Amino acid sequence: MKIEVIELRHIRMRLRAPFETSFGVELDRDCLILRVDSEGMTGWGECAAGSTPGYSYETTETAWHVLSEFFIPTILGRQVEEIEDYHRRLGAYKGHNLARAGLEMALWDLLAKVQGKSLAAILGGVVERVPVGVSIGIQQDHDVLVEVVSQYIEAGYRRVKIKIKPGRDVVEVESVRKSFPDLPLQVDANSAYTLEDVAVFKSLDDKQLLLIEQPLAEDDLIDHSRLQAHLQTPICLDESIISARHARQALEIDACRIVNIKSGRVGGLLEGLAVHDLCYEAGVPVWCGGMLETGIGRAANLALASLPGFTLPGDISASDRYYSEDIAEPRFTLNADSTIDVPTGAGLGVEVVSDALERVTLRREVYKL
Ligand code: OSB
Ligand code: MG
Repeated sequence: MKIEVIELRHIRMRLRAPFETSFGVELDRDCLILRVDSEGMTGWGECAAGSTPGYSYETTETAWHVLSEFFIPTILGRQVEEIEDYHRRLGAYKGHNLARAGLEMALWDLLAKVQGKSLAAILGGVVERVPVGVSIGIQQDHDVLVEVVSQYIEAGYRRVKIKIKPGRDVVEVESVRKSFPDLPLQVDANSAYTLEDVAVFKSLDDKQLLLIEQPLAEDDLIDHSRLQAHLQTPICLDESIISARHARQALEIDACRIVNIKSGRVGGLLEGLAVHDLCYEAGVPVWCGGMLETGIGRAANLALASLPGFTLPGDISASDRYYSEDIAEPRFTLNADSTIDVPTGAGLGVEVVSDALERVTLRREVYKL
């Protein structure tokens, strides 16, 4: 397939409710949408870099720069027959995983459509629907939090993750636990703590949490290993795992016992598969993380989460948990058993709605030969 045209868009979508984490509050979600055209076919991708370097050092602006100056020129006009070709061509460039993964997703969609197969089928998915939960941001106080949790349980979510940060942790978990003694519950600190906070995690250790996500700094596997030694609850790494190599090293030193896989963070679905395979062989549970994706990225997450190692519910909620209007159809809905159907159509299995995409576009550029 000769890559003929690539379109890059910076979009901004209003979240139905503000999303607060230890690194800040988001009212809108910014990201980049990529379109790749080849031989009459079109592939779509989503780059999860946001408006601030809060979750990752990448932002929509750095991703735009790296894509437009380096990644796009490297593949425009070139032949891409398999995803490995893309990664070989980009081999000289370091980092910028979110940017790298966004363009890769568009190529997966294109290549899968050419084969007339769903992305899930191509990746090796084994289930038709995947268990999902909901990720709840930091709320005004613990009473509001308990109310928000109960609304999501009411809506059908059977696994809840709450965001924590220093000073907003033990009381929050205790309040939710008290109201919902048997709820599958987990917490995500987004790297807001240090090893000096071990007492906080010891207080959380008897709360029957499924896992504690990314308590310490993203570049600190060693202290995660030290913290894990104090805890019964499994540590799960998100930000720290930027490649299969990091996953291997984290497991080797017992820095975590569960891995969150996000294709963006590891530089694409191909590397996400590698992380999955490594964990699967090691008997380490994985689950699919989320980045408040539009219908495009959500479709890719569902395909990835259909692999056999994804034994824990993903942060892949229904479209209406995030946005009143999405840029792709159909919208994803929650089944009664807290699962979402894996798309079965060719490629990502979703259709982009042009006028909806146009309405949320802040900047657009087309690259062609
Ligand atoms: O740390 O998992 C995270 C959203 C944006 C950036 C980082 C994270 C998240 C979430 C939301 O937790 C998951 C989702 O529902 O998409
Ligand atoms: Mg996380």
